[in-house]
Amino acid sequence: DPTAARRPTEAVTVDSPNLTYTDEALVAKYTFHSAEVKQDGQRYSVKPVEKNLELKTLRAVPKTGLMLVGWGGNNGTTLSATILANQHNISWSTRDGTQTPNYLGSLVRASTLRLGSDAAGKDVFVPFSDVLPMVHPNDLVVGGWDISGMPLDRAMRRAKVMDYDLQRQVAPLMAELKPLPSVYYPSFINANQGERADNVIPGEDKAAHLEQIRKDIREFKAANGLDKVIVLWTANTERYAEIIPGVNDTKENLLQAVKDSHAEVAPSTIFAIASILEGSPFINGAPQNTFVPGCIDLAEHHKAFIAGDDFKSGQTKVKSVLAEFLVNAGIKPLSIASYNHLGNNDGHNLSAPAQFRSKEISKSSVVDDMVEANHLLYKPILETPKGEKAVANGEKARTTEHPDHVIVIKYLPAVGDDKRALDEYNSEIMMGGRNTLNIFNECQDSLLATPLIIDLVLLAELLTRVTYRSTPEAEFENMYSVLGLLSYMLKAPLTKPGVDVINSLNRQRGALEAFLRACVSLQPASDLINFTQMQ
Ligand code: NAI
Ligand code: DG6
Repeated sequence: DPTAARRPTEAVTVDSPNLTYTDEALVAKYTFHSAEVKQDGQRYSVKPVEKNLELKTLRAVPKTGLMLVGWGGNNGTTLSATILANQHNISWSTRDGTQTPNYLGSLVRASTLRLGSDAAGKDVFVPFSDVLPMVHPNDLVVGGWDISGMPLDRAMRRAKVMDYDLQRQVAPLMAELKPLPSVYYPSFINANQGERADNVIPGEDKAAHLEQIRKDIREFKAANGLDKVIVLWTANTERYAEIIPGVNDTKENLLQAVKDSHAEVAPSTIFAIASILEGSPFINGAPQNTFVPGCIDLAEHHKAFIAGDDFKSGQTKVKSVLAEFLVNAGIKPLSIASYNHLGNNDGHNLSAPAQFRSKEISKSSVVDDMVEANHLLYKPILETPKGEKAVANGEKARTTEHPDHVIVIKYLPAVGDDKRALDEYNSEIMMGGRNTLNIFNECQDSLLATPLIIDLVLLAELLTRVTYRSTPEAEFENMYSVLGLLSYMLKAPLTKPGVDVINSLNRQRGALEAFLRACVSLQPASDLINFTQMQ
């Protein structure tokens, strides 16, 4: 059995009649509890619902490749330098002393979850990565594309993220890495990016571009002896593609639009289609609407995996905690003003209105569901939808009153990758009082975003190994194509069409924990006994 060597001995084993360990898989019986609510005016009737599921997780950890679109950018080079430093255990000197490599900021590699309590009632926490067999980031084989052909040692220097002494040591390893030529349609990114576009697939034929990207994925897989390849967009933010009926609304129309080299097919959508057709999960780390309806349709049809949009690294992550805290505390945010200035290439690209607009949409949407969850604070309103064009522009029809919410991003070259984010939360408190919170956050943008790439990849890979069924007679089937469980890492989580987005960071993390536990037949952890001491 060629996979036997990669089959781990799980750090966590569960002693339950509901969990079966076979050579191949963990098979868990799990009862999912929910509540069905019927509302009649101000009255609610609730029916507890139970659903029995069987979840099967393959134990063999595959040899996994990661292909980054935008490999030569700040995130791409930071990811490669970080993995190389961890693989080779490279330490480096800083003015504070010797720094050793790590994966801080990765939920999977640097956080724990509460497994349960020991016999003395003390909580027991385990690393997130120990619950189910997962790929280790040091084992990822990284490659990818960039419209800039600079080898990664020079691209890393251009990014100015890593300390000099680390750059010096990883440079010889990075010099061997060179991005593949990529798909470049200038209208989708800021014109100021043109000067680095020296590594592009020639011609105007989008179908030929699609075939080339598919070939690149296949060749990378074969050349590195990989079981699986995951593709992730960490390239420039694109403008929104216009949603045009007959062009990108169905899978058939979208594939035809590629054949016709239609102007509204974006490079990121070419990569998404190529990945779907090659059976590689595709993750979008930028805010644009790569996943036009036809692209989601295509993924569903092929039972392929997709996830997006836009890494949720700093300001928005804090917002998805703070806004929920305020609203759940019965405090009413009236306005949220979020300013950013940064001097990296991402900021340079975002300095044009169309690319800024994509980012503005993803950064703004994050409080919507929290606000809508509290009708005591925010009164329902009836604002009519503004039509298909408005939806394509990211505008949403509001059903409730909403805080004023402003996003500002300015390009300030001197601060480089050390982004500054300033936020003011202005809220109404009891008896007409006001509560104003000000936050000033400063950090290396790419050192917050890169661990999210690792989490997205490790979790997406895991989700490709989990299948489920709801009756013993049924075949096990794949998880649904849109990997909503990756929402924790994403600013504007993509969902199944028609399904509400959940932005709350706590709920997103809770769902991930609950899922991992379900795969080993454990119910979600509850604190009821700790708080009540009911024995
Ligand atoms: P960057 O500008 O340093 O890197 C982007 C790279 O993409 C560049 O090397 C560029 O040449 C390349 N590129 C542009 N179009 C391409 C195409 N069609 N094919 C292949 N390569 C292409 O940006 P950075 O900081 O690495 O961020 C990457 C993306 O992630 C941006 O869209 C950004 O908005 C998004 N993001 C970044 C976060 C962060 O904290 N760094 C957080 C959230 C999202
Ligand atoms: C400035 O807002 C540039 C952006 O690319 C952000 O740095 C990035 O989207 C991270 O945003 P946030 O809100 O998660 O910190």
